[in-house]
Amino acid sequence: DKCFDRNVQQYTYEFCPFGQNTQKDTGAYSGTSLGSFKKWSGPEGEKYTRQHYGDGQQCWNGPKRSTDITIQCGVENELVEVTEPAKCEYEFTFRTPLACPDPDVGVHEEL
Ligand code: MAN
Repeated sequence: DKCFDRNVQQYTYEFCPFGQNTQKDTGAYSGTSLGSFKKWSGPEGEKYTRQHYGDGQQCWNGPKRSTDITIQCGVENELVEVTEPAKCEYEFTFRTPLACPDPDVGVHEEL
């Protein structure tokens, strides 16, 4: 039930894992939906490295807003990057210890 924020220019972006992401303009009362969780969307064999959020607030003259999240291993939970590579299509990079390799897993047992 936690969300993670990042400020970029006049916006505060909020990533809510498995929930709904938002974009809030400075001083604005409510946020704009950037989509809600749809699916894990990483490539073949790495499905759990990306998430897709869709059906967000309709963009003027464009698509409904959506977000694609890249999930990386990091020492703490942190939204490290937010971009809008195409209008109303957002890219987040999120780091979390949950995405780090398990040190107990066999691949490391090569002594
Ligand atoms: C708002 C924001 C922007 C987006 C435009 C599209 O200003 O949601 O991120 O590009 O609307 O009109």
